[in-house]
Amino acid sequence: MTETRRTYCGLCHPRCGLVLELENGKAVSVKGDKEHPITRGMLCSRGRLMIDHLYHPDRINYPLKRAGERGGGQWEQVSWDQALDEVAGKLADLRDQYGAETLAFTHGTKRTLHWDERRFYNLFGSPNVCGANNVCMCPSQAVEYATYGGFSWGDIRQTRCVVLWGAGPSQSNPGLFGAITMAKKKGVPLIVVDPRRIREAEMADIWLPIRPGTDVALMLGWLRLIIEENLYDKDFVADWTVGFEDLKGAVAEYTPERVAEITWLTPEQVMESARMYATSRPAMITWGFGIDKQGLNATQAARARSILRAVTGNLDVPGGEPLGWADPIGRIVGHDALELNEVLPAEQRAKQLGADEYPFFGFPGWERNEAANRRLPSEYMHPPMADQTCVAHARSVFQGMLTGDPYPVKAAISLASNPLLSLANVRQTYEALKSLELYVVGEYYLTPSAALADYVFPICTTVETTELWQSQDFCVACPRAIDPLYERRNTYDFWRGLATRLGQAEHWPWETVDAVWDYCLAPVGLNFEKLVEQNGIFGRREYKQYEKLGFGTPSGKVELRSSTFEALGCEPLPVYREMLHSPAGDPGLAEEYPLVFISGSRFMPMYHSEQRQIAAAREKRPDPIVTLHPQTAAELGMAEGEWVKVETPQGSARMRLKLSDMVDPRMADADHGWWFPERSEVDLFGVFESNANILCPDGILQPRDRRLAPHRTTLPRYQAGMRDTKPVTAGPLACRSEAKIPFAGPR
Ligand SMILES: Nc1nc2c(c(=O)[nH]1)N[C@H]1C(S)=C(S)[C@@H](COP(=O)(O)OP(=O)(O)OC[C@H]3O[C@@H](n4cnc5c(=O)[nH]c(N)nc54)[C@H](O)[C@@H]3O)O[C@H]1N2
Ligand SMILES: Nc1nc2c(c(=O)[nH]1)N[C@H]1C(S)=C(S)[C@@H](COP(=O)(O)OP(=O)(O)OC[C@H]3O[C@@H](n4cnc5c(=O)[nH]c(N)nc54)[C@H](O)[C@@H]3O)O[C@H]1N2
Ligand code: SF4
Ligand SMILES: [Mo]
Repeated sequence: MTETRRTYCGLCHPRCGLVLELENGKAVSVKGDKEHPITRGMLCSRGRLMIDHLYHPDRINYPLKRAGERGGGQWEQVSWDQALDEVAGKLADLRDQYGAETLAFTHGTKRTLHWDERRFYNLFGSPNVCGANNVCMCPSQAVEYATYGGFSWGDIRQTRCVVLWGAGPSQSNPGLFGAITMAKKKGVPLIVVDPRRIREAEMADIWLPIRPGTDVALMLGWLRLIIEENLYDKDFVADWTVGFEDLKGAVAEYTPERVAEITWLTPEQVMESARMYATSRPAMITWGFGIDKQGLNATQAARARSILRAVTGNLDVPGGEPLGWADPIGRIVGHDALELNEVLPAEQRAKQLGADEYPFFGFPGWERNEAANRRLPSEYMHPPMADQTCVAHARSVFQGMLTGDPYPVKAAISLASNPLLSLANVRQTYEALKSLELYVVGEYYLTPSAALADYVFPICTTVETTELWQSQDFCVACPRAIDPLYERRNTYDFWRGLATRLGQAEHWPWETVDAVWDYCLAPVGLNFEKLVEQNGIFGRREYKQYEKLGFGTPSGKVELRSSTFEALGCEPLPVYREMLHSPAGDPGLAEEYPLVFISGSRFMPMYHSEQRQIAAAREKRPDPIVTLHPQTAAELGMAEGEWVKVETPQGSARMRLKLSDMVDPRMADADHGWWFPERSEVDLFGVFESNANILCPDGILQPRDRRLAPHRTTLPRYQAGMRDTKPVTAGPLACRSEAKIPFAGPR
């Protein structure tokens, strides 16, 4: 019997609508759902792998309990009840012995619900949730809350100018790429700021091939010119901002010539692009991860970007940078409310690891953002989610595991996260996870991180569960196509299973996640089933709400000079600093490591460390790639396709060389996320061999200057050398024979 079911994809963020075709209950094909109100039939090359992923022989289908030594590759299959009982029992013991803060969490990127884990941790009493959010878009989000009380994605459908700043949607975000293509067709000017000549750069009216890590200097240069040439919105600045005179002082030295010296650009490029942005109204600047992974300059880059949006009068106007929730979407119970942050006592908040060094991205910053935001009506503005803007600092958490300082961290749970691949300083992550008394993982596959666990729980695919997908403008139901296979369950069931065993039952009244969605939708007179039938709801946006309500900041205005940063001892105006490890910052080091190194530029169909075991994906990207300009490779005596060693002062990794003139001759661009599922589990699937995060320090080698970098300093721009010019081996088979390299590179 053949039937079709509408469902959704969660292999990356957007939750595109899918239609699965089933034969006798088994999914046999997948296509995009043309009826889906947002994605309208779109299905990317990763989404097409859904069937391979759903039935992949490597999937974990039953709870596993470690049988031999940690990482030894021996497992016993146990029941969910046994595994949950044992984990809950152990957690209760550890909490009695060391306090609730002894339990850490590492999260990945928006693949699970996030509020459920935060709810569990708040009720358990631990502030130590950490993970990818330190490095992903979340610091930008916190910065925007501090500056204007909300977060903007840009209104691309109505804009008259798109600035794509440090983002490559053709590889990272097919929906945004489609929208940019449409905007271009309508004649909307496009400015691309990216050190690589990506596809979007080729479509652009202006492409700025910037030196990595120097974007703040360009932004300050834009601001200076916009002020000097009177291209800013004078009424808005006078009525709705604080600190404009201070800002003028802060940008004074950034003449086009000075900016050009810093950024590898010409003064003309700086001027022409600033004028195009400032004179095309409405305009938007996209969020881009190229900005957030700037290390020392990341926070200040996010600040300068938010200030550009404000002084040009683009905040909360159609085609600009909308803020807040459209009616009635804001009345749906939001994830921030489900987190239950109010139950975590002040003395537990105060124990959040890393908040002393990076206060802005921990409770001290979040509490200020939250309090300022709460003054606005809750149906219009939701406070920032703690899970996205208030996390422990990963390095401090791992140090706690390793040293017991300032207190012992003895247990951790990782869900939808592969910390050995996603976090900088792999050796530290490895040693820290090994040292735990209890490590629990919820996963699809046995990843290198999961291989170190005491218990691994089998988690179901998105098509096996449901979700409520909310943005500020719409809310769409994501229906289940099939019941979970084997003993896979969703993460809500995992948390509720633990919670009810640990005395939290009254706070988890909903037996299923579907019941949570009914609860969330009740204020708008809907339930999940009705939302599925009517295909989602859409909000009506009222622009310039600030004219009635003010902004959700301490002063009620856009804080060009941030009182929140000032109160926390951080630099209240945007500043640019030369990176510690760069030719200008450390010429001696640059002699040995001459190239500017960036990592993690996205590529399809892989998603971070995933899909390496799916043959159809691996065929398209068999090996880890590092890209150099042909001229650089020629000088180094290297040829296309060779295995080479990429070195930084932090470590080294083996990658296959690709030559392309899309990168500047002064830089190297390396894949991130590489491990080899085909290798042996006891060697942790070669996780130490080609993993870009071996090359990235986690902040120890960076100045720990809270004034400048108040959220974190992981994943800096870094200097790399390609000194080992001899190819280490010649092909993937030889590469496999070297599977036992314990830690690549000199130490
Ligand atoms: N295929 C695929 N798609 C993904 C992901 C994935 O792993 N694979 N991950 C998802 C996640 S979690 C995220 S956060 C997004 C991120 O997606 P994007 O925001 O598109 O981020 P990246 O691809 O990391 O980098 C974008 C661009 O920044 C440029 N860049 C690097 N350094 C700098 C710099 O210093 N300044 C400037 N201006 N540009 C710089 C790079 O050359 C690159 O072209 O992608 C999401 N989509
Ligand atoms: N060097 C370098 N490092 C980076 C980056 C970079 O550009 N360069 N990018 C950073 C960024 S922006 C991010 S967001 C992080 C990403 O960091 P992670 O989110 O840790 O990366 P993934 O490799 O996608 O790991 C997610 C894991 O969760 C599993 N998984 C997927 N969906 C689910 C689910 O629904 N439930 C459960 N339980 N498991 C699931 C997958 O099998 C996978 O093993 O990496 C960061 N690390
Ligand atoms: S992987 Fe592709 S189809 Fe799936 S959610 Fe992401 S963009 Fe949509
Ligand atoms: Mo991310």
